[in-house]
Amino acid sequence: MKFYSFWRSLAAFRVRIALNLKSIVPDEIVNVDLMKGEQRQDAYKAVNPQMLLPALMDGDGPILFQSVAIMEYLDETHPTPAILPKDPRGRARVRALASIVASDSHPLMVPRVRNYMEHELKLDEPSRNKWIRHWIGEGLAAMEGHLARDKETGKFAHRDVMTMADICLVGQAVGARFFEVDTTPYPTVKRIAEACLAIDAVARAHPLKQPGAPKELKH
Ligand SMILES: N[C@@H](CCC(=O)N[C@@H](CS)C(=O)NCC(=O)O)C(=O)O
Repeated sequence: MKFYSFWRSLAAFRVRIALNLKSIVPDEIVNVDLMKGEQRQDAYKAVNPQMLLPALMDGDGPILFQSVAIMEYLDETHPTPAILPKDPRGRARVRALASIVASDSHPLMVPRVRNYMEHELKLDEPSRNKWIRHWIGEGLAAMEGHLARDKETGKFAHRDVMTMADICLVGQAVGARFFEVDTTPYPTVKRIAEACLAIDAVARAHPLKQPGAPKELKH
């Protein structure tokens, strides 16, 4: 198994958590430096034509891409511990909560969006950060709205075991910290993110614990 990753990628962070929870150790980790634009070079484009991390090669392939699809693949090939509930309604809820992050919030803060704002729209750094903080806040508020009122919310986003919803949630909470977004208006999200980070499989997957990462990060 070959895992294409980068310390700073929040989508790769999701897959790292799923791998750790399931005690899967990839044979090789290929570092694709997003800050140097290596995702756009031919070598990686041949792996993932979308030029995004993460990607995972399991056996002879074909390559797996898109973090949510990869997590679902890992859950199907390595079912224990499950990261999706068994019941259809629970699965729908977990997938929906995960989608708030993976489909609606995180895509608005990734390097290609930030680069476009900088180089094409000529937005200065404060304006770019304002955009990012706004959409992180919207995503966290949407999560909080659901989590705070749903009786299915427990120690984690869905009852008392970690699911894909928590994996996405903790990634976005870490992203919020990188961009200095105050998470106190989202107490349920904050509580669940802290519960996730207390789990070894999550703590080990943290962006700042990966090779090449700085000790602290802002922006
Ligand atoms: N929906 C994708 C998002 C992937 C994505 O945007 N990854 C970022 C890093 S977190 C990336 O590789 N960005 C490169 C770029 O924007 O140029 C997933 O969940 O895998």
